[in-house]
Amino acid sequence: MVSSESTADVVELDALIVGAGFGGVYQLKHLRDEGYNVRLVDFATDYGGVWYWNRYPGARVDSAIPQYEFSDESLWSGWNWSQRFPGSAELRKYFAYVAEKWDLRKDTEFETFITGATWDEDTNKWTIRSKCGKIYRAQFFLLNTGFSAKRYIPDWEGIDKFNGTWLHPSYWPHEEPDLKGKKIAVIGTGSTGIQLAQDLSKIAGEFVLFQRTPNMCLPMVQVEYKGGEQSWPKKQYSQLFTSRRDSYGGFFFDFLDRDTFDDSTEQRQDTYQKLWDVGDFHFWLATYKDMLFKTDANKEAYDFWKAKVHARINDPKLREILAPEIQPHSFGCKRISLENGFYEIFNKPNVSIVDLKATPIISVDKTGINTTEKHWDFDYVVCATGFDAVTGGLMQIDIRGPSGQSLHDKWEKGVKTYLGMATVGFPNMFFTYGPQAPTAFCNGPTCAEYQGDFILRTLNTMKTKNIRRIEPTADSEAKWVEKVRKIANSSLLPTTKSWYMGDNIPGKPRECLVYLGGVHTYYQILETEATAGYPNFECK
Ligand code: N01
Repeated sequence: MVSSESTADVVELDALIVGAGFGGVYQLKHLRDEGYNVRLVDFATDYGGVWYWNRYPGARVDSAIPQYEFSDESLWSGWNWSQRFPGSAELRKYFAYVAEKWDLRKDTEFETFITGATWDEDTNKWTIRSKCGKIYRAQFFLLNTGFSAKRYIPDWEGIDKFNGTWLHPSYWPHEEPDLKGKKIAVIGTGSTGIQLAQDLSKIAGEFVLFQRTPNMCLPMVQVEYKGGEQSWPKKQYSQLFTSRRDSYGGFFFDFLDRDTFDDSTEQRQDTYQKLWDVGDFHFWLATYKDMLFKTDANKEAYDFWKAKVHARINDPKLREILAPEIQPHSFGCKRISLENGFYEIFNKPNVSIVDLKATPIISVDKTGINTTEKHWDFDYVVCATGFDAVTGGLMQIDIRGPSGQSLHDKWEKGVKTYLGMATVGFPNMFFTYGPQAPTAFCNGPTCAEYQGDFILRTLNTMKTKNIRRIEPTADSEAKWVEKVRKIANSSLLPTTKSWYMGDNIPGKPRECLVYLGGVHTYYQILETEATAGYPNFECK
């Protein structure tokens, strides 16, 4: 504990920032520019956040560039991407470029896993501990751990007995394993499983995808760029970046301003086709505005999607597993992935799919996987079973506020925040890309900038007004929780099992972890709060 440490061992800061992805990097640059004594720490050995960890074959972003980058002209003027949807290695290069341009390294410490923090009521400061024994004391504790910081692997009996190689994709070996010609399984059909399946099926001797729920994947429509060409002329970038705050998902595009059945059948088919052809998330987040809210509108989208997918799969039995005749869940209410030839892999002789709804996994043994139907032999099993999403990264840190209550205990039965960025009982602590913010329905860099700007503005206001401590009022928190719940309940999200609703982790409370009001509304709420002088916070 800190009391046993000499003061020389304690790093004194204005703010400690945790997480070297978009959120953390943005805050380091901007807080430091404003004169704060600040440090960024991350468990990884370099920048990138999810892109540091996710280096599995096929890992790539599915927000098209230049939406998925910082809006700072000093960065984008000197940076060009090679593809519309760049791969994980290129994203790491981008982070290295940002780190150099913004001179971040001198204030960053890697291989530093934050394990706990306690609030000291006398000094109004956090004492923050790392796994390697380092201690930081900071007025502000800024958590940017992202929504996929804690891996999830189901506790199938026998995993430890498997003689082959068992991998979680977010912990992919930096030295690429030799997978050529091998028997490979991928368990899971989230974004990770889909990308892995596309790539590994090309090199595996035998490839088996274990699917519990079909992913309603959309065509990515990848584009290669040469000679400095990009999706948009750079002279439009400033205006495009500003437009992110006016859209639902923090992108350059938005929902149509009409409902599904406002159009005739012909117009609707035409609209769907156009959205389909553009690729990206347009068929999801640039479609009719009622698609995520009304069952009949949702089914219409599903039927169009199903017909498109069926046309690409030869075997009718596989069609039924991958795109069932009867809609299995609401379209877009489980994270949609962008695919690039995914459905065609099932027309190849070395590829199979196991429908885990029909024949679940019961155990793992020395040579492979046992389902209720049969035993499967593998050299490699890639367990793409996701994360304790949104809350896991925060709740695994032992954070204790003035009352001694931990964040874990406070949120164990349900998350409570104000604006998805602060929580009562944890003063001077802010988190980004977390629960009850747009997060999973927001382009990452957009959220990093708007939430980062709000945090910086808050700190500056505190400095000007000589405020030492800030936390939301209990009333504002209760109202925000209710708002998040109400919007979610007006949508179709609760009809579907997904990590958005906390369904993927056994025992996790079922609640919508995302603020579904849209980035445009969220941005306005942040602006109003700051401009009005933080009426929903208690300041001392
Ligand atoms: O994880 P997931 P992910 N038995 O939780 C299955 C982002 N991301 O790593 O759907 C059998 O989505 C589970 O089945 P079900 C993106 O936001 C982005 O793929 O719960 N199966 C599901 O199929 C994404 O949403 C990018 O029935 C089990 C899969 O495992 C988020 O990260 C790339 C199981 C888990 O899917 C997480 O994606 C990659 C069990 N016991 C990720 N437990 C890009 O930007 C779980 N599953 C491209």
